[in-house]
Amino acid sequence: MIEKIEIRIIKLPLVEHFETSFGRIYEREILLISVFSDGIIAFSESATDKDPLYSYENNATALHILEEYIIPLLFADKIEDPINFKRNCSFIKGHNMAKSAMELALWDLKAKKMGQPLYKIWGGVKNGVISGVSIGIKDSLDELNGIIEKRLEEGYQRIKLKIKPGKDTIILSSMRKMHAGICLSVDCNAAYGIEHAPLFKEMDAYKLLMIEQPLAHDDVYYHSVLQGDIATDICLDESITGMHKASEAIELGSCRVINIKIGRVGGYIEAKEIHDYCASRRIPVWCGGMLESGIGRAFNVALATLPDFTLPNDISETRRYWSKDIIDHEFIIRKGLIEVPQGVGIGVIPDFDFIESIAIYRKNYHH
Ligand code: OSB
Ligand code: MG
Repeated sequence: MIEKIEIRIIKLPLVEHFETSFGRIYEREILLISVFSDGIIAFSESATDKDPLYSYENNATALHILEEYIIPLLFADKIEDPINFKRNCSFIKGHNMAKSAMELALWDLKAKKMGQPLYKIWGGVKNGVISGVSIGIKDSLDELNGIIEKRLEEGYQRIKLKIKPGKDTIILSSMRKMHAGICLSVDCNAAYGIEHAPLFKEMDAYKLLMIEQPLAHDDVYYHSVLQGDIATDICLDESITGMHKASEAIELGSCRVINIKIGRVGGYIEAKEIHDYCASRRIPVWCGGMLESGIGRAFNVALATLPDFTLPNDISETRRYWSKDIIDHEFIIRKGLIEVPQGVGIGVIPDFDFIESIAIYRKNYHH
């Protein structure tokens, strides 16, 4: 039985700032959950950040939903199993990242009680996952080129460039000239409209692996129009908030690739359903990232061990994000792969001395 739940929010500075079409950040604020049950402690992190820039959720909304709905329900219904948890929480509309944060902690708990690595319980089949890297918008082409060269040397198997209107085709033509053969993709983070269709047609010339989320964060229809107009595969990120949206998008022909983020879709169970559906429709998937700390990254690595995660994931080395992470393990690339931890549960151990030292909020909830 779950006796206690702890929530903390920590402030963790990024090694280098990260700029997307929705803004530049220098640090992350990460909501962490610890769940105590029968002598075992399970962990998770929420995909939310301080501000609602990627989606409408942020740490404050996640905290509100956790405190007012999810934690009381968990205690009242004596829930511990993630499948029961998802069912009993389904009355809450949206707030996928809040739901996912708790579901993931329950998965870590379940795996630890079974004495097994989480990825095995999830049906994972790999010892290493393909590592790609997402590079933010930079001030100059020289700076961007230098970073790309460094990332290629480090062994990343795909380079993803963030773009936005005014910082797109010029960057792409220049980078393609310097790196003709590399596996390259772009992520627009919803910065364009269907009126930009000619611009995306122009991008076909750059032989991109995919164009991620060109249009509005909640759009499915106009992406189908755009995909019909261009040769390059569209990959949806923001728009795919669950299984229903995934099937809508694939039925409509809005994309040919899906980026699965556990937080965005509301947990592992939903992510697995999307994975299985995509496999049945021959839609390749890959695991997206939200600049997670080591706790969130451990869950992403476990997810990416599923068989249909065939494209490079946004799962990079620890040192690409943090000079000091909050776990006892450093994720590193070897031959283009990130190794899967083999310990029980998420397989990594949080450093609570460090976590306490960077906490800006903490609260305990008792049964
Ligand atoms: O759109 O994939 C995105 C980071 C924060 C929010 C949204 C996105 C991203 C990334 C970084 O691209 C992926 C990573 O964690 O390495
Ligand atoms: Mg994205």
